[in-house]
Amino acid sequence: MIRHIAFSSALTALAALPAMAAPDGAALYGEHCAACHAETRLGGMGPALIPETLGRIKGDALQEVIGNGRVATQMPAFAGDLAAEEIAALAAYISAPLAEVPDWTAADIAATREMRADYAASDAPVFEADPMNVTLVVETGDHHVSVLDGDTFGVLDRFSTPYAVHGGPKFTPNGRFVFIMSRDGWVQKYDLWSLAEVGRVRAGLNSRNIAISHDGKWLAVANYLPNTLTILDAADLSVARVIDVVGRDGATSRVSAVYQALDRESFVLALKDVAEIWEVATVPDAGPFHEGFVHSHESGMEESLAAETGLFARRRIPVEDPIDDFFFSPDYRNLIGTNREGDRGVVVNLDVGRAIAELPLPGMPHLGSGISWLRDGHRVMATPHLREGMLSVIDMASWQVVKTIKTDGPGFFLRSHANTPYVWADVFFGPNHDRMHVIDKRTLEIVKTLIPAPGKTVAHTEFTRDGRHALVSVWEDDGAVIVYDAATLEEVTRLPMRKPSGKYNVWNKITFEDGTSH
Ligand code: DHE
Repeated sequence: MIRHIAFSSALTALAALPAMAAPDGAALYGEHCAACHAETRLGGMGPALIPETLGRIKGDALQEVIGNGRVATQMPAFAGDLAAEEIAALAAYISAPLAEVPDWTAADIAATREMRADYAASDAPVFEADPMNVTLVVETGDHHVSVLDGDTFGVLDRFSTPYAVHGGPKFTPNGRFVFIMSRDGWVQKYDLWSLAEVGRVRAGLNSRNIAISHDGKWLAVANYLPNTLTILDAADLSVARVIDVVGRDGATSRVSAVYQALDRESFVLALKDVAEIWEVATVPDAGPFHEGFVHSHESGMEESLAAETGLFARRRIPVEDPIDDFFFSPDYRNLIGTNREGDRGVVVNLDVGRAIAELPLPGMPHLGSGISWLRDGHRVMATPHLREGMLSVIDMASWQVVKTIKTDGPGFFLRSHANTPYVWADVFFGPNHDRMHVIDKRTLEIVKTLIPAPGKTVAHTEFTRDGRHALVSVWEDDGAVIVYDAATLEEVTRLPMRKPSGKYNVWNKITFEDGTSH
């Protein structure tokens, strides 16, 4: 009886306790994260913590980073201070989209601009190596770039970059300066002669990639957040224009990517959310740009270039569905894009301003990594597919698929060079991610599959200026760049690197060497 009374009073006492409140992710964020990542979650000393930036770090992986920190960064481990439910609440809070898309005006951008007071421009390269054969290696493991001498493979400099660089760095036409962009929208300018940073600016809150104008004067930054294209003066990183990206129906759109269209003297924009392609003039009077208007007007397109003229004039090309990944013909008259479902390719002629052909391209082609070359007098292009183990080779005159090359898994990057008979194609996804196929450009057959680091991801190839050497990444934190003899396919040397992602040879990039992607 006594026992029964004691038990029931304990129950009464329990019921009187307030229900255990679920941890408040927002409050925890304010207490533990805001000092480094900003109250707004848009980044400060640490990167932005918003879904757009976190990308594929989700759920358990995110809780792992919060609990255990990140090696070689200032991100501490919170597992000692926070309970598992609190870490889960924090992960959920930073994974949720921002309630409102913040403004990021020209004034906001200008306020972030930091030009280095210690930068002194030298009159000539401060090193002996061939400045045209320098290759940059973006090391995402610890957010650095190594500057390699393309002849000796010695490291001329290693400098820190903003957090999470994505996409190819862009060089001025003379190869002297390079611009590097991070997913948080920081753009860094570096002087390859002086081996010194010139300055940096935050051009967007979440950005995709950058493009430099044909004359090296303007740098365009494609933004997801906010829905804008930022154009910077490449000389001093000041803001030249911020263009709101709004479709004809009034809907705003993220910019998936911006590309330099060399011969057109324009930028071409892939838009994520509206069914339009945009072209933005980078000279006050871009010739082909105006011809394009006349044709598209004649063909009944309601939108006209005449609506805007002068520097940064914008032209809209309506398409059936949004297409957000492009490959250009070398003369920049045609682009190939894919629809969002990634099962159909469409060829858009930029002169006439409309689609001229369709082609079956299932398996999410990654056209941005496409390359083209001359095969028996015909120009063909090849693209990997992100969802299927194959490469599509397409004739660029007839727009027919010439061959589908079966690979050991879906790949990300393709590369070749005018002086090599081979295309190098990685197998980025799946169990065979440690393989690199070498494919004959004429027979379209795989001639060799390299497995230089069994079990480790091997990806992305770049060539030296003369095409004699191929540089391949072992995409791991304790990774390497492996230098191959591009003719014998034998390994020449292995340079230790921290998760090296892309590699970019100055000459190949500024000359748009056959075999290089954008
Ligand atoms: Fe990239 C280039 C888009 C994920 C590494 N990537 C590009 C370009 C685009 C693009 C549009 C060409 C722009 C340029 O160079 O100017 N990338 C996308 C995506 O939409 C996708 C699939 C999803 C996303 O998260 O944005 C994506 N990309 C990745 C990665 O996960 C990679 C492998 C690792 C990373 O760094 O995030 C990656 N992308 C790269 C690299 C290039 C690139 C290294 C430059 C390749 C080159 O040789 O020029």
